[in-house]
Amino acid sequence: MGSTLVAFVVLGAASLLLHSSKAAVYEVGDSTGWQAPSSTSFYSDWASGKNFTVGDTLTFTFSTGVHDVATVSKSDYDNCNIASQSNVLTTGPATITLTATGNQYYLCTFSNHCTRGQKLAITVAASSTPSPPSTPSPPGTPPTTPSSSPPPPPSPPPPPSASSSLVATFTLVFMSIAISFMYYF
Ligand SMILES: *[C@@H]1O[C@H](CO)[C@@H](O)[C@H](O)[C@H]1NC(C)=O
Ligand SMILES: [Cu+2]
Repeated sequence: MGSTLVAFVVLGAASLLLHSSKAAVYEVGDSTGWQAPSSTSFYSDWASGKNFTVGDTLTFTFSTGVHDVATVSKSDYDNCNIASQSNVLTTGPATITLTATGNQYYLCTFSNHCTRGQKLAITVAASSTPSPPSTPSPPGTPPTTPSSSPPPPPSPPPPPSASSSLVATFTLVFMSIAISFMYYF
C-alpha cells in the first residue's frame, strides 16, 4: 500500500512536470505580427479560443521605433490611455513570459494605434489547469494509462516476493518432514 501510494505521488509529480514543461509560445497576431490591424477586433479575435497559462510566452513582433508593447491596466486598455506608461517594451521583437494568473492587458503607445485596435487582452490560467483533469484521474488513472507501466511493477514485486518466500518456506518445511519420514521408515 505504502509503495503504491508513493508510486502514485511520483507519477502525479511527473505528470505535473510534463504539463508545466509544455509552455506554449504565442506569436501575437500570428503572421500579422504586432501592428495597427485592419480590424479593431483583430487581436481579440486572435486571442479568442486560446488558453494562456502561466509559463507561456507571448512574442510581439514589430519594428523597433514603429511600435511598442506596454503592459497596462484594464482601464488604460479600455480607454487606450497611451500617456505616461511605465511598463513599456520598446525593442522589437519583444517577448513576455506570463508569470501571473488573471487578466493581462497590452497596447501600443504609438499615435492612434491602440484605438485602431493594436491592443491585446488575455486571461492567464494557472499552469495547473491541465492538472485538474489529471488530479481526478489519479484514482481512475491506474486502470487507464500511466498505471500500465509504473504502478504494476511496484505492487507485483511485494506479492510475488511475499508469496514466493511463503511457498519456499512451505516447501522447505514439507521437504524436511518428508526427509524425516524417509529416514524413519
Ligand atoms: C481551451 O480549453 C478549452 C476547455 O478546456 C478546450 O475545450 C479548448 O479546446 C482549448 N483550446 C485550445 C486551443 O487548446
Ligand atoms: Cu503601434
